[in-house]
Amino acid sequence: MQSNSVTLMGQVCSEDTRTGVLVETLKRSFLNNLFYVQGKFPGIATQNDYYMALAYMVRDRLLHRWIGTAATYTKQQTRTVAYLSAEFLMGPQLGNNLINLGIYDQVNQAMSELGFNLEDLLEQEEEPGLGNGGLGRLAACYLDSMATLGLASIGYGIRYEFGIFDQDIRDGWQVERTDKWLRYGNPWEVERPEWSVEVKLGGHTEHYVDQTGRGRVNWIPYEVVQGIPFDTPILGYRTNTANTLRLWTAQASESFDFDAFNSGDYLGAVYEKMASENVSKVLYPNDDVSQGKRLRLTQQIFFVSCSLQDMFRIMKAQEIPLHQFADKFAIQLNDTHPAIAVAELMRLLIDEHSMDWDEAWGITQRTLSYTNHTLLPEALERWPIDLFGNLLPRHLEIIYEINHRFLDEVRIKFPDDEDRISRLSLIDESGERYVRMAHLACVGSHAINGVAELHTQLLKQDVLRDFAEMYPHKFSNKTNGVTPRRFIALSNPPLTQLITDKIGDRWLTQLEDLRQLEPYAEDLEFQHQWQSIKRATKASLAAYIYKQNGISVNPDSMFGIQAKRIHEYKRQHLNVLYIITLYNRLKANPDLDITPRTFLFGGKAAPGYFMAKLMIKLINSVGEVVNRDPEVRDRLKVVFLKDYNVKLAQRVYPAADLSEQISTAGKEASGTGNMKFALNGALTIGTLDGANIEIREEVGAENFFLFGLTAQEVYDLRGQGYCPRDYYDSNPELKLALDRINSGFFSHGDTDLFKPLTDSLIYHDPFFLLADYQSYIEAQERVSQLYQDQSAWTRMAILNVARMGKFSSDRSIQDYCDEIWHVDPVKIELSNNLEEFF
Ligand code: GLG
Repeated sequence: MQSNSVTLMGQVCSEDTRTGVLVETLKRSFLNNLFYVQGKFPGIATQNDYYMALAYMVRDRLLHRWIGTAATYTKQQTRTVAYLSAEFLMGPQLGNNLINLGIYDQVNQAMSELGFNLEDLLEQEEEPGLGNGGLGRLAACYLDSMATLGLASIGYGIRYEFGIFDQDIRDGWQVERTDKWLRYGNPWEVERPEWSVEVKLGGHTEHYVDQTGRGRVNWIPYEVVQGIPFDTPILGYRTNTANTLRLWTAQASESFDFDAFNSGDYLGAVYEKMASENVSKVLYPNDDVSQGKRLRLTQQIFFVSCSLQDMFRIMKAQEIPLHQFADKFAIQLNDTHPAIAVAELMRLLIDEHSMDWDEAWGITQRTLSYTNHTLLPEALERWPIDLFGNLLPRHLEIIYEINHRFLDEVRIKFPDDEDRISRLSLIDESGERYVRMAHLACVGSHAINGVAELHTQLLKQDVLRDFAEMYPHKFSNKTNGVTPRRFIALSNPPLTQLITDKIGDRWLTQLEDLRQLEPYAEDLEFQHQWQSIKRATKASLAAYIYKQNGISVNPDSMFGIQAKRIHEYKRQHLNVLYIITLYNRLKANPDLDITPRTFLFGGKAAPGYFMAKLMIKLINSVGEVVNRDPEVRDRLKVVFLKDYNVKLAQRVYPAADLSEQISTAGKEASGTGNMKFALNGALTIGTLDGANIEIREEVGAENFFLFGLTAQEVYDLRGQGYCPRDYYDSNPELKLALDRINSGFFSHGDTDLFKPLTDSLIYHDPFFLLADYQSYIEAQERVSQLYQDQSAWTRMAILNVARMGKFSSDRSIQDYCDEIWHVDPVKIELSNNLEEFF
C-alpha cells in the first residue's frame, strides 16, 4: 500500500477519498448531535447549540482514546503522576482538541460545507477560567505535555463554579463581574458521582488504645462535605493517550445531618447543606498573595483529601497493596496550596489504614514533591494556629508530631543552634502562632524545585535557605516551559505553516528542531514571508481592538505588549513612564522623528489590590489623552485590552513585535508569557529576572534588549538605603514624567488621583522603578532604532524563534520525569473491538 492511500471497507483508496469520507462522517455526526443531544434543528438552533453539537462530535472522537488509555493503565497498573493544583487555567478546549486529534482541516471543511465558519464556532466557547495566571496556566501546559509524552497522569483540582472574574473597564477603572462559565453547560466534562468521597471538617479528636494495645485516634468532625469528581479528557498531540483532569465539586453530604432533619429543623438542615456547597463556589482571585481565609483552607483540604482518597480507591481497584503507594503514585504539589497533603496522607495511612508512623512517613516522603513558584514574602502561606486547629484538629496533631521529629533531626545535624530551630520549625512562634505551609511541604517531600535557574538559586540562598542546608539533596531546578501546540499551532496557524514548510512538522513535539530555521534568518525571501505573517496577525488584532475599544491602531506601528497580571513588581507603571516620556518629547518637539508605536496592556488586578487598580486607571487615563492629542499624529497609541484570558492571549502573542518583561530583578520566579511571546517572533525587552535570563542565554545577548539592575544590585542597593527621590531630582525627563501625572494632566485636573502611586514611587519605590528608569529608556531607544531596519529586526525575530526550543513544556516535563518522578511513557494501543474490554 502506498503511503498516501488507505484501505477503506476492503478497498484501497486515495488520501482524497479518505478525507472526503471523513468530512461526510463529520457532517453527519455533527447533525446527529444537533438533533439528538441538543434537541434542536437549524430553524431554532442558536450559535451555542452549534458549538455544543460540534464539541460533542469531537468528544465522541476522543472517547475511544480516553477509554483505551484508562483500560491500558488499569491493566498494566501503571505508575502515575498525580499533579495536584488549586488552579488549572485550561483555555478553550475545542480548537486544541481538533489540533491534537489532527482533524482541524477536515472539521473546517465539514463546517464550511454546512455553511458555518469554524472560527465563529470556536469563539463561542466559554473558557474555564479556573486559575489566576502563570501558575494555573503552567499546570495546563504540563497536562498537555504529559499526555503528549505518553505519561500516565491525572490532574487533580477544584471545579470552581465561578472562575477568575470577568474584567470590565468603566471610566478607566477595573470592574469585576462574576464568571458564570457553566451557564450553558460544559460539553467536555463527565460527572462521576459513583466515585464521590467524603471530607471531614472541624470537630475534635479522641485518643484511645485499641484491643491490640495500639494507640488510636478518632476524629469526630463537625461537618462532612462530599466531593464529586468531574472528568475532562486531556488529549496528547497526535497520540492515542488521553489522560484525565479530575476536578472536585463540593456537595452536602447525604450521610451526615440526619440529626438535624430528625429533630425537626428541616430548613436549618437544608441551610447547612447549602453552606457545604460554598466550598467549590469561587476561585480566590489573588495572584501571589495569600489571604489566610478559612474558606480557602477548606478548599485546600477538600480537594487534597478527595484526590488522595481517589488514589486509594484506584489502588484498591487495581489490587495494589497500600505499602506500594509510592511506587504507584508520584504526587507533585503545585505550590503550597496542596501542601496539606503531607498531613492528610499521613492521616489516611495511620488513622484509616492502621499503618505505623515510620512506614507512613517513608511513603509520604517518597510520594510527594513540591514546586515553589514565588519568592514574594506575601505569597508564602501561613495559617493562624487557631483557625487551623479549629478546621483540621487531627491534622494539627499530626503536624506537631512531624515537627517534633523533624526538629530532633535538626538538633542532631546542627547542635546548639536554637535560632535555626525556630527558623526551621513548621510553626512560626515569633508572634501570633502560624503553621508554615512551605515548611510542611519541604519536610514532607523528597524533592523541592524552583521554576527557573535564578529563582531556584534565590530559593536556596534566601527563602528556603535553612532547608537547603538541611536537605541539599532535595533541591533542584526545573525551568518552566509552555506547550507549542496551543501557543503556536493553534494560535498562529500561518507561522506554523511557514515553519513547517521549511523544516517539516516534527518541531511541534521536538521543539529543538526550530534550530533548523537559523539558516533562513538571513534569507530575504523568508524574511519577507515572516513579515507579512506578522503584519497580518497585527492587522487582525487591530480589528479586534477597534471593535472592543473603538481605537484605531496602525498595524505598521511597532506593537509592544505587556500582558500579565497587574502587579507593582511587574512594573506596568515603568512602561507608562516611558510612554509619558515619549509623549513629552513629542509635545516639546512635534516634528521629532520617532518610530510609531502602539503600547498594549492586558491583565487583571486582584480586586482588593488598590495600587494595581490604580495602575490600570493610569494606563487608561494616559491613553485617553495621548490617543486623542492631534499633535501626536497617531505616532503613539495606548490601549488597555480588557478581560485578558487564555482566549485573548492566543490573539495577542502572535501580534507582538516587542515583549515587555520588565519586572524588578529577583521578583518574577520565571514568567511564561515571556516564552510565548518569543516563540511567536517577538523580541524581548527585559531585566535579568526569572526565565528572561535563560531566554537571553539561548537566543544570544545580541538578540535581546537588556536593561536594569541585577538581583544582586537590587539587593545591595536596598542594603545601602535606596533613595528614589535622588533619581527624581537628578533626571529631568523622569521628573517631568512624574510631575505630569501629578499635575492632573491625565486626570482632568485632579491632582490627588494618582498621588498614592507617584508618592510611593518618589518616596519608597519598593520595586526600584526610578533606579531602572534611565536604563529602560535607553533600551527602548535601541528598540526603536532597530525597528527602523525591518530586515535586521526580522532576522533577530527569526533567530529568537529558532533558539527557543528549550522552553517547550515537553522539555520541562521530561526533566521532572528523569529527576523527580521516574515514570516512563506507556504505549496505548487502540482496538476497534469493544468486546475486548470485557
Ligand atoms: C508564579 C510566578 C511566575 C511563574 C508561574 C509559574 O509568579 O513567575 O512563571 O508561577 O511557575 N504565581 C505565578 O504565576
